[in-house]
Amino acid sequence: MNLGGPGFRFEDRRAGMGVPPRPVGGQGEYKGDELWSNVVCGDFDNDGFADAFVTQIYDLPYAHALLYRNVGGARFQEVGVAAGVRVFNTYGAAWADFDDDGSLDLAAMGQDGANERGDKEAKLKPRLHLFRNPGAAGNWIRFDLRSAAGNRIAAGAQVVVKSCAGLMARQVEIGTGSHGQQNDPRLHFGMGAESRPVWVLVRWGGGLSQFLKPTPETGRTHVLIEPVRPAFSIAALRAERKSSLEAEIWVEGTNLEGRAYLWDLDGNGAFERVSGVPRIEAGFPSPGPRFIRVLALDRETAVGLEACVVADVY
Ligand SMILES: [Ca+2]
Ligand SMILES: [Ca+2]
Ligand SMILES: [Ca+2]
Repeated sequence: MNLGGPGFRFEDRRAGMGVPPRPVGGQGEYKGDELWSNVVCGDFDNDGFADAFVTQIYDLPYAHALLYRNVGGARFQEVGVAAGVRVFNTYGAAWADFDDDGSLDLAAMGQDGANERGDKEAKLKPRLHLFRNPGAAGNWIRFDLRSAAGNRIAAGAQVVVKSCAGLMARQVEIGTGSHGQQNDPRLHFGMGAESRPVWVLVRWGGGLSQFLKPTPETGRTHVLIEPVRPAFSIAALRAERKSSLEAEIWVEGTNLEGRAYLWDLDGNGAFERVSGVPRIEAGFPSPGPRFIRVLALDRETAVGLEACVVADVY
């Protein structure tokens, strides 16, 4: 788990979340975490928490894929058999809503239960499976991003959805995993019982950031076109200590007057201050380095630029 700025340290929370480490085998014996070959993430039940499908390799009766349902962001529960997606001995899988009904479906290679039955003939015939999701109860929203020539599907772009439960981020990825499988490049978000996001921010690969206006509806795929660059620029974000636990923070750039500024003062991705000028004073509860981000927006188009700085507060 990424603990956030300014240090961006990671903490291994696996053992406490229902996925304990499994000992690997010895010489010539394959078992445990050694068998894991891939993980693909998607919110198959649209509850707002990303779930994980993990594949395992080798022709062994226990080398089967695992579907981990994310239970409220607190732990994972393995539901592969109940969901009907347990396959054996495979490297890869991908999530995509192939029938466009709003529920992510799953494509996976692998033998089905033959290995458990000891069926020698079937064991030799791995198949490509297309598992249709019968439908999830929660709301959903999806974004289909289009960039300029050269990167038409907007690879690298990120969408952040703020819901009542918190922030969710997805990135347009290309050829992920050990064998380059490709999830649906359209970014899918489960929304649970929420009928509309609080806000949606798109970070285009070319450096532009865009708040979607009006806030888009759930239950639809929204096609987004990369906007044109706003008529201002940011050279840097600066911070300077003002007094004990207080700092002055300002944007340097050109044509900055008349923009709207959103400030994330604790590096958690959510903006807690808004200003009409590119300079603020902020107080902090304790000393230490702070990761601070600003989003400067053109008021008409809600398209803008972001910058960050680490401020030493003391
Ligand atoms: Ca989920
Ligand atoms: Ca579907
Ligand atoms: Ca914040």
